[in-house]
Amino acid sequence: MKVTLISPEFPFSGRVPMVPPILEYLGALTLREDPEVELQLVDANQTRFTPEDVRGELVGLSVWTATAPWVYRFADACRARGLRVVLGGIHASALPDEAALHADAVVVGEAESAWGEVLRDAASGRLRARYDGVRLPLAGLPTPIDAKLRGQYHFRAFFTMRGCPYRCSFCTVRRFFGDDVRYRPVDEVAAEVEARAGSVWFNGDDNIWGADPDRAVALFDAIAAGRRRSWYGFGDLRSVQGPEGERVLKAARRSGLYSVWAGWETDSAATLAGFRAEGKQGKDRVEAVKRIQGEGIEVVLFTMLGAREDGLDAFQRTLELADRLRVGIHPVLATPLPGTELYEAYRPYLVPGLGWEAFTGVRAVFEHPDPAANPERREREYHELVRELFRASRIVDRLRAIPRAGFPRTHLLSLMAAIPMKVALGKARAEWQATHAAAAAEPPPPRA
Ligand code: B12
Ligand code: SF4
Repeated sequence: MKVTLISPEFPFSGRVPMVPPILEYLGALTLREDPEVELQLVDANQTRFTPEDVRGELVGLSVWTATAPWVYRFADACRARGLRVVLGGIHASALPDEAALHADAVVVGEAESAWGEVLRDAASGRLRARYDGVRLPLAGLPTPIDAKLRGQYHFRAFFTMRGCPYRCSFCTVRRFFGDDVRYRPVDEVAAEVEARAGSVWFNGDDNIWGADPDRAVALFDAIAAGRRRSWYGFGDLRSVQGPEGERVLKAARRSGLYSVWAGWETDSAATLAGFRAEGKQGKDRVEAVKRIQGEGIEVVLFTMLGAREDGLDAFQRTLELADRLRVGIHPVLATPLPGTELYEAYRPYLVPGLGWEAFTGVRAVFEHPDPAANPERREREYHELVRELFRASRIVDRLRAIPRAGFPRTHLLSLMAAIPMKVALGKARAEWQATHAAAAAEPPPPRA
């Protein structure tokens, strides 16, 4: 059987410099289930790809919320050609009935327990409308294949666990993977990283430190024992506080960690508590940022802006935060994604008529109690903030703040990550300006 797996086009991003992990992993899972399958793997962010280019009889697409409209159009066109389409991933799992309107089968949840059955049923012409994956232990996962995709890639990804002990109300992954953390065996992760090509890695765990310091140190030591790698990933700020944190951080550094992306979210204690995102911050998160930086590791903070609980002044404070801590900031406009508690809370206020392609994090998708903070104003504030944050002088200042311990690797790799983000967010800004000509022509909001 011929199977085409597609990582769909994301609305504004342009070329994402990372090989889509789902292609390498689901490809491996496919070949483990049926080594005879002929695979076609497609990253639609790097290549222009149309339904006519599909070679498979079975087409699998991975759906995130913002990519859902692209996927549904693509799936409809494939089905019109007589191909069978399977949809899976985080959005298809949150809204399976919606996905089912565009698919022959929907896989809800994790693929490991369901994909073999899907392939067998497709081969025998007995595909069911829905397959429910269960959460299995993570030992013995297949090693992602080297997809050998053509494209401008700088990063590849590895994963060592699923699930998260925290409870943030805006989070999709926690519901998807569960509240308990499941770990892959350390030796399997280390062997996988060692066996695969590439020297710069993204650790796609929701929290690179995990919930067990001994396991974290064992993992980092095992990676450090192999060839020299550089890697970055998402980590909370709480885990690096206290003596255990120092031990974990030093081991991570030895294994090649050069950048930590942490969810700062907001500086308003009330909003943080409302989002139940205070648990992951610990007692002194500024100290945690400094401790990470002190090891020669870059810090990038995710901040969430424009929430109904926040005022417009939060945009300016975010800029001040970047300058004060000399950190990178990845700002997103608060986005209630389906399947989250935030979605249920904000549902009555969603701007009518917006499709899922607006749920990117750069659009204001709900009304605010303060009429001055209407969606257009929040988007304008957002784009102004991004422009300030990604000024060349700020990027250089931030790189200069990284201690010599990180030179030159951390500096160079941080720059490599900042440039595509600047380009992608610049593209989002240009698209916004094109559709909001009047607002874009007004003088920028005053900055202190
Ligand atoms: C890797 C990653 C990225 C990479 C993408 C690289 C790439 N080229 O694909 C980068 C860092 C660029 C990125 C960026 C963003 N990301 Co991201 N990212 C992830 C992350 C950490 C891992 C996803 C992944 O690849 N996992 C590995 C694969 C193998 O597993 P999986 O996707 O979980 O799939 C499993 C099942 O879902 C299922 N499955 C999935 N697809 C399919 C398809 C079929 C056919 C089948 C049968 C099964 C199946 O099988 C798999 C195994 O069980 C997730 C968080 C997470 N833990 O999931 C967020 C996540 C996917 N990202 C998210 C978001 C919002 C973004 C951004 C929009 C953030 C922003 N505002 O800037 C940007 C978008 C930029 C862009 N242009 O894509 C959200 C999506 C939420 C949603 N509901 O849509 C997530 C879930 C994070 C979150 N906290 O909510 N991201
Ligand atoms: S810490 Fe991250 S993964 Fe965990 S619940 Fe919060 S946002 Fe989700």
